Amino acid sequence: MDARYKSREIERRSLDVDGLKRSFLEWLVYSVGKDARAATRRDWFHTVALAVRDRLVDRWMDTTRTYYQQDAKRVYYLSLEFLIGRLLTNSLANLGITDQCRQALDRIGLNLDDVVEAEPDAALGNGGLGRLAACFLDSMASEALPGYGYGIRYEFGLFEQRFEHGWQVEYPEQWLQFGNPWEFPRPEVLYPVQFYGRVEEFRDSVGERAYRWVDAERVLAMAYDTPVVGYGGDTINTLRLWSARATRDFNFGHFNDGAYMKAVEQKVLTENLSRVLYPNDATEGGKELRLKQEYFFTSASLQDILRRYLQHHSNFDSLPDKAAIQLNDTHPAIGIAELMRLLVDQHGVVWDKAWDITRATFSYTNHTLLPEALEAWPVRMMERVLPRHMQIIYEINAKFLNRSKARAAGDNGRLSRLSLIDERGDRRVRMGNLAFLGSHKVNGVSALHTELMKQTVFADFHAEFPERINNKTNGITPRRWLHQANQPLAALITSRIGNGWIKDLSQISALAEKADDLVFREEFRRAKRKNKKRLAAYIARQTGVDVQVDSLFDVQVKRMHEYKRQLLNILQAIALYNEMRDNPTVSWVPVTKIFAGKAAPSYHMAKLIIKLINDVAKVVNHDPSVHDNLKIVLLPNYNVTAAEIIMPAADLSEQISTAGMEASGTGNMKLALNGALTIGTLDGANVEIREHVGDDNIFIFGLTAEEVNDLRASGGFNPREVIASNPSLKRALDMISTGVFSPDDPHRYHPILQALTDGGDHFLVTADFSDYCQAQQAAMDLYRDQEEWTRKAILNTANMGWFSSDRTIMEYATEIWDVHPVKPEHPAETET
Ligand code: HBZ
Repeated sequence: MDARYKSREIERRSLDVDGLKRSFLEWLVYSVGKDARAATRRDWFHTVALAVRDRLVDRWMDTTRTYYQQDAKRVYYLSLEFLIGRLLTNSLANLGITDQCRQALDRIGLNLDDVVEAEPDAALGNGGLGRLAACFLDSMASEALPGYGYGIRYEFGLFEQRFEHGWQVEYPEQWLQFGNPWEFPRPEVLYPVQFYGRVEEFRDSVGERAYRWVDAERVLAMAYDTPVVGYGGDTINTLRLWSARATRDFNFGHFNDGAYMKAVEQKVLTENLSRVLYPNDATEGGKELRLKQEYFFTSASLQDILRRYLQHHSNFDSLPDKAAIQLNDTHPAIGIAELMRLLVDQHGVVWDKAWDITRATFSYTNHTLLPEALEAWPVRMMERVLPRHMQIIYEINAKFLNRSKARAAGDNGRLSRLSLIDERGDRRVRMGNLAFLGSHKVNGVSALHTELMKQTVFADFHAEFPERINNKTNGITPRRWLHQANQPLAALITSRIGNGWIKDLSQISALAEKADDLVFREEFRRAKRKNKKRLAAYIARQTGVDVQVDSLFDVQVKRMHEYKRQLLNILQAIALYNEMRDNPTVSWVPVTKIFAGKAAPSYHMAKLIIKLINDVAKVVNHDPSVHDNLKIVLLPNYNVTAAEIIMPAADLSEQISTAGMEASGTGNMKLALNGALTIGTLDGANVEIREHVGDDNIFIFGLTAEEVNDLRASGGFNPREVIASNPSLKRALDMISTGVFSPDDPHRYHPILQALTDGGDHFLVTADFSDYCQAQQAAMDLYRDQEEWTRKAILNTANMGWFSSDRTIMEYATEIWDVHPVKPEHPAETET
């Protein structure tokens, strides 16, 4: 090998400060094409990212090669969303070269923190579901599991949220505008995906009836790979995202007359498929483009999975021993019909065998019980867009209902509930039922949610397949959410118990005994204060509001949704504001209410609640009579990057959904791990958080899921009575309805007041108000006693070890996937 080339090879792997510095200077000039004097912060980000990327490519290839050589069973996580956020800090920390990189940049006169700020936040997801997928990628790589993520490379991530006159306005999020240094385009990895057309019946070579899908439109799915660095940098897995490309017919086409421009238009339309992420986090509009996105990425992923499998196998008998496919919600559930189609139509596998293989390969995670959130595609649309799949679904359904008929014994209601087709009104395909039927395991995401799945949406299926539903309580990666986001606390923890907790979060329980150590408490508070100062500066930059660092930081950050009850929180804020004004001589605990979250662009009620929070904030923040004891801020454009600043700085974590409605929550885990005390209902994973941190270290209030159910069923709930009997609630609502917060438009909030009264208060805001205010009071009282507060905060951090996504992922691996850790072999490093 050419000596110069060889030395560059070594340089590219060098992890020391000098080697990094030389790489940076070389990359800046030869790849970014800039002189150090002219380089912008963004140029430096690209430079550093490319140099860091060099340092993981060898291990990435080693990982892939090892999986291949061992023909290891892989798990494929199919998700329409991966909310990964920034990757630079994450890659550096997981490779263990953060300090070296900082020093190398220092020698060039640059600050790593500034460089990090130039990276766009990859927001390829809406909320918890997408972030869970990202935490799972981190955990699979850190646990050395052969895991692949498959999704869509959206050109536009989740919209950017700005407030204009207090209203949410959406702007396109152009995260790819300046290029993405982490991704590797794979123009040779290309699969055709079809839509429309019709199905032709014919006789195959042995005279059996067979089907082919003809006259369809074709799109190509092109792969982009992003390395997923596990902690320690040993295992580097792959996230493969698909981008839509028009077929090559276009490139080689010969066009007459006006046909050329028409063809170009067609190409642009085709490629719209992967243009934008749908911003709805609950209801689906039933849009054709969305169905096409779902099928597009699922089909490409399955073709890729089968191609990989066929490298080692000549029939499909052992597919379930070599591939586990996890469906992240029903979004990729069409994959069940697609795998049947690929096996039966394309590979000639007989139906019953194909069905056994399919069921043994797939498993499905449900993330919501909200009926309006369960995907159901109109049969007419499905027939048009995916005609062969519609046939296959009918066939699966007929065979299943036939089998169940005997057991249903004349219970037609039961059969129609089990059917894959909802026959009421316009006929629809129930994707949840398809996902359930086509999977060997189906899981919920917290103990309560899984229990409710069995009792409600999947009750009939549960009776039919009692072994299928299981629970996998969510988790979060301690790397991003403590080690990287909260460096002051991470360093403190490591100083006392070593750094084993980063890889094995259960070790953090050793901190519990430090809760009574006054010196440790003082240092814990100091770390929190540092984080609060950082957040206060961020708040000032983003909103212009100055907040007191020593006030109680009361945080509610999550999507804006009525069931999450940001409205309950802001009503309590108004009540507190009134109390403070009524009692100016009392020494109040200063409180800063911090909100952040996006509303789906078409969700009017959620957007109105945003406007209300902003309106209330304006009045309260400018009222001198509360002496700065209460500040309210709604931070714009909540995303992973903002969460990394907010989570470490919170004192109180708001988890106040109507019981029974939040499947799990994961923000609740991030906040508690970072030492916030939870104020919450017994909903989702809050129930398990209470079990772990202890009843004394959490503020639980409100109706239980069972009580909510009973109250709604009784029909006797009357919110007007509740309001009339609670003067502080009544006063808060009167202020809203008389325009105290909206003098320019006093009737602005009529829809909210209407929903709380005549609307029957479906989310039981009024029912829980009084109990919630008491819990808030208890939190404020406790906050006066900083020693006691800190003790409980430490116990929260210490007892959150179980909520690591490493624990969750190993449960999936052993109980659902039967996938095992595979240590990559690194030949390059054994060479001299
Ligand atoms: O999934 C969330 C649940 O609300 C939350 O409780 C849970 O912790 C989390 C992870 O399991 N669900 C979502 O985030 N859902 C979506 O973002 C979504 C996106 C597109 C849809 C429907 C839902 O079409």
